[in-house]
Amino acid sequence: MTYLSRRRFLKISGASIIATAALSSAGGVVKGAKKLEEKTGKKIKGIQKIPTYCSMCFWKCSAIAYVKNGELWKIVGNPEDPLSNGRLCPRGTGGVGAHYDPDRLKAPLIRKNERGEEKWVQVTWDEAFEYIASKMNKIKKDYGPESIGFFSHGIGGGFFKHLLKAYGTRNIAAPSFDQCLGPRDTAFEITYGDVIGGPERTDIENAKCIVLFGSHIGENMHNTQVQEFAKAVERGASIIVVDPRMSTAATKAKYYLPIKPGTDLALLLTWINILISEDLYDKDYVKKYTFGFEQLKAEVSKYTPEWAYPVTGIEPELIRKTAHEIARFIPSALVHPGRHSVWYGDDTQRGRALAIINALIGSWGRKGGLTNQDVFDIPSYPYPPYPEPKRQRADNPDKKYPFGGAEGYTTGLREATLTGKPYPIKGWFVYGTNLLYSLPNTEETIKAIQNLDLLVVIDVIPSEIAGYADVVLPEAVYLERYDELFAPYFKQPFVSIRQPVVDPPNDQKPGWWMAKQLSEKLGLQKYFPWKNIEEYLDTRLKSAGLSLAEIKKKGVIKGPEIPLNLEEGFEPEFETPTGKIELYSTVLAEKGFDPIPKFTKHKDPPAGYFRLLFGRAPMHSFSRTQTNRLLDNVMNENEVWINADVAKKYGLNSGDYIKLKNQDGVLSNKVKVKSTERIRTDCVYIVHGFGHNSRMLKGAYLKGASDSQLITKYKIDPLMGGTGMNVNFVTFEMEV
Ligand SMILES: Nc1nc2c(c(=O)[nH]1)N[C@H]1C(S)=C(S)[C@@H](COP(=O)(O)OP(=O)(O)OC[C@H]3O[C@@H](n4cnc5c(=O)[nH]c(N)nc54)[C@H](O)[C@@H]3O)O[C@H]1N2
Ligand SMILES: Nc1nc2c(c(=O)[nH]1)N[C@H]1C(S)=C(S)[C@@H](COP(=O)(O)OP(=O)(O)OC[C@H]3O[C@@H](n4cnc5c(=O)[nH]c(N)nc54)[C@H](O)[C@@H]3O)O[C@H]1N2
Ligand code: SF4
Ligand SMILES: [Mo]
Repeated sequence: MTYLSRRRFLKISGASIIATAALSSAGGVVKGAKKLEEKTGKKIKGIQKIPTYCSMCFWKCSAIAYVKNGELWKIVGNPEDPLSNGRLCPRGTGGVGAHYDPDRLKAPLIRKNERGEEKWVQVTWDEAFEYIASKMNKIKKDYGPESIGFFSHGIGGGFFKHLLKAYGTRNIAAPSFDQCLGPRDTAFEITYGDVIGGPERTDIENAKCIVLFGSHIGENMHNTQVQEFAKAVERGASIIVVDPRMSTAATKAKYYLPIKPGTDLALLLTWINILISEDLYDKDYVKKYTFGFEQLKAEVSKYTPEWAYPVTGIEPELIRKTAHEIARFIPSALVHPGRHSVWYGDDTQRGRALAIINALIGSWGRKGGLTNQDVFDIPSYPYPPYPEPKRQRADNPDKKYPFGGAEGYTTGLREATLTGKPYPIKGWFVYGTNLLYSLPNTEETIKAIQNLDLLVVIDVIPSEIAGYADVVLPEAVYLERYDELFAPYFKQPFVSIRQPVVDPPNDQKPGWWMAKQLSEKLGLQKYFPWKNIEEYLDTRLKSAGLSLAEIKKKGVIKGPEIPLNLEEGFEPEFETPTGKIELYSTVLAEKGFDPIPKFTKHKDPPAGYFRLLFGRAPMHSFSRTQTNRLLDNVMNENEVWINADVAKKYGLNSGDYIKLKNQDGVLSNKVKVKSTERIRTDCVYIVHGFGHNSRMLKGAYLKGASDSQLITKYKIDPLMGGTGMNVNFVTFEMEV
């Protein structure tokens, strides 16, 4: 079982689709306006519009950047783009601030003092590469090439991934799996033989009933989903939101269920029981496509609304009513599978329940359900084969977590670095991920770092993880560089380009350039046979019948439309052992796990403590945008949401500052109180990404509190190794 289904893998490596989209011009491509000015001595006048794709988050909407008199002016959506439909979210528009961010890294740095002291010597690129290559050669000689690990998030990391595979390691991991959507996709892969993917295959636009567990669309600003959700609301779709906190989405809901945190599985199993016992499910669909219905029916019969009431805090009548509401809209009802699903450590089983209820309402392959997706196939560059590593991957030795994880486990790699088992990890490359914010238990990460002989961080700002690096490589921001082509699985296959809009202001360089330079120092130049990135991209595009010149003008090229659902002629195939949607999972049974999910109880907060929940704010991404002055202007600190009755009991008012202290005595920075009726009494909530303690992040230093700091405990999912992080409790510290 792999993270990427076999079918998807075959499609990626299969024959190319020839594009049918016609060429239309979105304006001239002018790069390096400032340099041109210097060369010619003439002021660049006028406005250039340059298409590129956004990197303020990982959704990668296509945009058109405007350059006015040689300076970056504004960024808008590319109307040709099926993701953005010509409209960006606030962060996308605020991308201008990434280019102008005064806190940016400006030149390569080598550490002078102890790790974490943030004392550096500025060096040339050549010196930096010489230093890294000599350390890498030594690690290879002393420990073997597998002893280097690579943490990477985002498309730009691809060139380093290629370099490190050529060097001889497969220890590569991203927080987008075991700290994000891993449990959900593993659950759907087990159940349907295919993943939900990102962008998600949710047809929110056409759904008549939408159920959200957590999924705080509107605060979670994944553009396409927000636009589709807004349309659904406008259309009068019935919305059911299950969340301990009244999210923005919950304010649009017909039914809002303020569930006790960690009990979603109880509600889901009860809904499943109601759909079955009251004969409300899609019988033809279930008969035709699913396996294990009778076992499911027997297993869930004990989960009655009366049983679920004390567990979830949701009244039996409301549980019944909402189950009936979902059933009323079959076959256009959608129980959103979620995305950030690492909550309590039993998350794959909750994901299974989400997968099962979607099968009972017949949503897979249905209009308003989970649509078919395909990819604009661009063959990969014809590189020589990589050397085969002699040792197994270190992040999941002997497949301790049997499901998922083809893309690697960040915390598994950290564990191997800490313990030296199954073998020592002595070097880390970190690209585009602030590990001290994205992995739970920062202390473990810092301890692991102390075992390293080399830590290279490639970033655009002096993030917390950069503060611990031996070498910091400053990357040009996305508006200043080419990157890999973007061609995701989506309901409308397309390919889009990232290209330079303006020059980097200082000595920053693109990732592809760094990887290529380093390949030469390591004697691996045969893996980078292309002269420059334009040649690389053009070679790939030509092999798909396209060209760089064409896509540079247009930004996005669409592939042929595909049938999206049964109504349009899509006939689903399920790559599970039974060839059916497995309500009863044969692979889970075989590995000794519950083949049908069972409710498991989670620990309640002790007296005087509250469960720490966290999420997104529309104008920020993770820990990466707080120094962006445009976004800082709209939100410059986070607040802690506390139930109004609780706040009153503690004598707290909105606007007061407190600190949060977790169960292990870890104290946060001071944070502003938001006293509100919109959250339960047993939990508090903060937006992730604030409370920076890297002194070099002047625009964000000590503004707000960091959830990451307080997440010292985490619960690992035994099926796929996801790190459940909603298992920490905090109390209030009044002295600030
Ligand atoms: N603006 C912005 N948008 C983003 C991002 C960003 O950084 N900024 N990041 C993107 C990424 S990569 C991801 S993965 C997504 C994450 O966004 P989602 O997938 O929507 O993440 P969730 O964990 O569902 O969101 C947190 C919500 O879950 C609720 N919650 C917490 N515990 C429970 C529980 O036990 N049960 C239930 N039912 N609800 C609970 C919280 O109150 C909160 O409203 O956002 C994406 N969109
Ligand atoms: N406590 C806690 N942990 C979480 C989450 C949470 O909500 N709370 N969310 C989880 C989720 S859903 C996800 S997807 C992950 C996200 O995890 P990460 O991807 O690690 O998220 P960020 O904190 O944004 O860190 C990204 C880093 O990349 C840098 N960066 C930005 N642009 C570029 C670029 O163009 N080039 C390079 N080289 N670097 C760049 C940023 O400056 C920043 O240091 O975190 C997970 N971990
Ligand atoms: S959702 Fe927003 S930040 Fe993310 S890629 Fe799209 S415009 Fe950029
Ligand atoms: Mo994520």
